[in-house]
Amino acid sequence: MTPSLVFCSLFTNMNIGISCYPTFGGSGVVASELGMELAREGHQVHIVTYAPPVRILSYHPNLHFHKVEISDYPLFEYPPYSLALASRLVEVAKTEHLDLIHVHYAIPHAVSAYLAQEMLTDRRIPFITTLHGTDITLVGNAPSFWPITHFILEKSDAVTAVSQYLKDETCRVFDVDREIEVIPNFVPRQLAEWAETQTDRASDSDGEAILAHISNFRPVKRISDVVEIFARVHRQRRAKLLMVGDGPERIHAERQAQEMGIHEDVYFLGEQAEVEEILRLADILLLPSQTESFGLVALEANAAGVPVIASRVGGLPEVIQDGQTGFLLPLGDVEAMSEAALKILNNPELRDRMRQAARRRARDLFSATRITASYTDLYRRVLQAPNL
Ligand code: GMT
Repeated sequence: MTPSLVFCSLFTNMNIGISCYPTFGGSGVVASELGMELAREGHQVHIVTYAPPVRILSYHPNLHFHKVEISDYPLFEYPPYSLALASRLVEVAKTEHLDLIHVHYAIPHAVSAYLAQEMLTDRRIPFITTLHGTDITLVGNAPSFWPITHFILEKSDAVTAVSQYLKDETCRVFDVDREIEVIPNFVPRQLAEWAETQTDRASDSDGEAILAHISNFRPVKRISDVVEIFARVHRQRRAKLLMVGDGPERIHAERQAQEMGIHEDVYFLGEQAEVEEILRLADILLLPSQTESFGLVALEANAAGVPVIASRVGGLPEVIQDGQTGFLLPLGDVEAMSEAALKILNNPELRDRMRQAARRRARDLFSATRITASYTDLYRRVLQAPNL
């Protein structure tokens, strides 16, 4: 990039390309919410992926969606999405004069961005890779993807991780000694604004308790632990469990609830675009995951004043303050998790204290404005780098 162009993008609004999975996963949610924040600040944001992201429900000024078309040519048993994405990124970079590309989830987005960068011969467009978790801990770590994930970590113009835990894991698993910046996830603006309008409900230790779980129902979420914890609570008091989301473990959980004779009090609600309605009802969120690089849903719950009971793994201790905004317990210890849930439910004073602490911490440390500023600061530093 010529010095004058660098100067322009440092002090004016930027043209930013974002690529992500458009589905209900946390990385897609973070990418979409960040896109909306950047657009709100006046940047031109171009989201490049195969479907409109689920969190972007309506028109937003300065936010544009560019669909990646995937060929279903019969020769392809596995259509090469990464190549179609790279081609589309090149087109969008040219027509929209992108200053940079920010990809969420390394595989395949960072690889496609690298290819696009190589194909754009008239100027160099930097790309920033944000690691979200399973792209490092599961997918990137699998033998078929380790070499390309390692390569792309080296090639990215900047790499960010959503927690210190994920940064440390990335350095350990990939033996990289490059700079990785920790930029945590943030509370979506709509949820934060809604939470501000909520007056604290008076806690009622005799009423029916509502426990909730929200995820993509993959094995890593340990869905059977959710049902086990709930069953123990249910033996002690009137309670219902709201299961939000969908994925491979849902069917097993439905059977488990049947077999345990608690199915009438377990509601499988499917995927929901707006979590507010669930969090408004919930007394506690259960998140007994095997691993969680951050646990965006835990932050969302806390922002809505809902304490979280989770396993002490991954980046969860960076989000939940044990004993203050929820409880962190050993992985798989469903007994201790149900006891912690009962402790909160049976003690209105503790529950109210936790609700307030949860709201305060989410607001003070994880606001959209604060975290978006960390990203724009990084973009500007990348655009100033001498190799452009
Ligand atoms: O596994 C998931 O829940 C989906 C995955 C994703 O990338 O969509 O979530 C990861 O990224 C989220 C957003 O940064 C984090 O909050 C989740 O903790 C992380 N999931 C895991 O590490 C298992």
